[in-house]
Amino acid sequence: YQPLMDAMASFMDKQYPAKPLLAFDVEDDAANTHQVTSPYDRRQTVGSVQWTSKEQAAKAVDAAWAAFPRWEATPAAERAAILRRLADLMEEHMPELMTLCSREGGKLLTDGVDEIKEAVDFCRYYAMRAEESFGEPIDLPGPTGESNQLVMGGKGVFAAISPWNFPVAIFCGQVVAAAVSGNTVLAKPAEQTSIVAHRVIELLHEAGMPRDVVQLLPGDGPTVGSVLTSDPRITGVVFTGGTDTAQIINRALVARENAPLPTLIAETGGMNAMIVDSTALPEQVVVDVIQSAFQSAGQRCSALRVLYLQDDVADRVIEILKGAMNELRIGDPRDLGTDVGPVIDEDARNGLLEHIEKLKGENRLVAETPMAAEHTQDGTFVAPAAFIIDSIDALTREQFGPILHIVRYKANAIDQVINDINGRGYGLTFGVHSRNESFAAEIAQKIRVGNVYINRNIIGAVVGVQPFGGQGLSGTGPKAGGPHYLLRFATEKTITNNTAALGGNASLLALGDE
Ligand code: UN1
Repeated sequence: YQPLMDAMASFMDKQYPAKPLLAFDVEDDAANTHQVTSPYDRRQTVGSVQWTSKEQAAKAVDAAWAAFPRWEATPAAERAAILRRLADLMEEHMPELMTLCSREGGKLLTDGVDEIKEAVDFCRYYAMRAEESFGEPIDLPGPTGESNQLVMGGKGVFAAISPWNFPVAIFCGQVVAAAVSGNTVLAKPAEQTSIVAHRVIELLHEAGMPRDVVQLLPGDGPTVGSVLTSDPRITGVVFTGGTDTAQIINRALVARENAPLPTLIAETGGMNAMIVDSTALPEQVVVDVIQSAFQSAGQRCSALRVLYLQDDVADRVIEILKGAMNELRIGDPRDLGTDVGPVIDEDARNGLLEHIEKLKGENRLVAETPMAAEHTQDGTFVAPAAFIIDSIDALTREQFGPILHIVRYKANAIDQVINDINGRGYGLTFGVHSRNESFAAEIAQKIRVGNVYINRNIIGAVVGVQPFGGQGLSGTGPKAGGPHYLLRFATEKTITNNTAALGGNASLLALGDE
């Protein structure tokens, strides 16, 4: 990491002025400009972000519609080539992008490397899939004297509404998936991480993406998000974030009058569980639990929230877990020795602390990572904590931070455990630790989730290898980084041609009679 850290040094104090990147020039608007500070040091500013006005958002939709037919007609290979150039540019600018992920999003350097690599993988993977799916029309067999072709096209204008926890990877993945499938895109990044998103879209334009095909609209949900989701000209929304917000977007889309039936591609929350039976290896379980629950300060929708430990192995696992949690280091995300950085902002910290205090008040605390006094005062740190609860039903909502809940279960209650997990209606990630292969296989089959992990951690899905996304309250599918993802952004048109007509042999009665 040392060469990377040296390369990052020059970006550590740089101040970034970000503003909407639209098809037309945008005037400076000081009254609508917000300062951005770091989650781990509120005195350090990263720059400023000018939010998009409602008028600018409406004009951006006009420009996106005007650009759509030309972009849809651009050969898939040309569209894909832009994604590949963006991938190269992001690799080249890795030190800067990582620095921004850390300064603006509070990400650890190691998380930053994974993040940029994932964004690069999305670009290359979707470029490849777009050439396969949107290249030549597919000829379908039909009767003599008739040709049948299936032609793939874009749907129109997509809004991409992205989260702060993967401010480059998920943001970029959504935008390039929509664009390479032939749509024009209005990207609304999370307001907490607009600066790094701004940098990515600058690189995308440098890679050759026309400015009216992908536009950046910084702002918050009420000012920009709601303008987009209530506009009848928006054909679809691709969204990653909380389940509540997905429901708000869904209602806004269907409430529009004279609008097309909307497409909503949503990847939302989870109450991800792991089941550990008595045959599991306790040391391995703890390594995987620590990563799954506390990496990225638990701010992944794939993160482990509820650990089910079978009674025979529970004490041993908890003992090792306590030791491991005691060793975790909380601190500055730019420091290579740090395991757990800050959570994204004050609101997030306050919500998590409220939950922690409540469980502590019920005497449920099992282990908590020690935190230096300086971190309790400055920065939005939350110490990793583990609590005993009676069942997953004790949780009223997803706690998006470094909090682990442990449930002890008896071997003969395993069916109840599965019913309880499935019964919550979420279904994103899930883990099982067992050396009994048929037990693991049976659980994997019964659990209703998008991603099952056996004898490993449950985070870090790899593009093209572990397509990611859930079901039920956790999302609509199809899976990001999977072979079917782009098809949801596309239209299919069947063109049937009575070719015999041109040859003078057409007969009305014989048509289709072959
Ligand atoms: C998310 O946190 O929104 O599997 C998704 C993972 C990542 C995706 C997380 N590839 O942890």
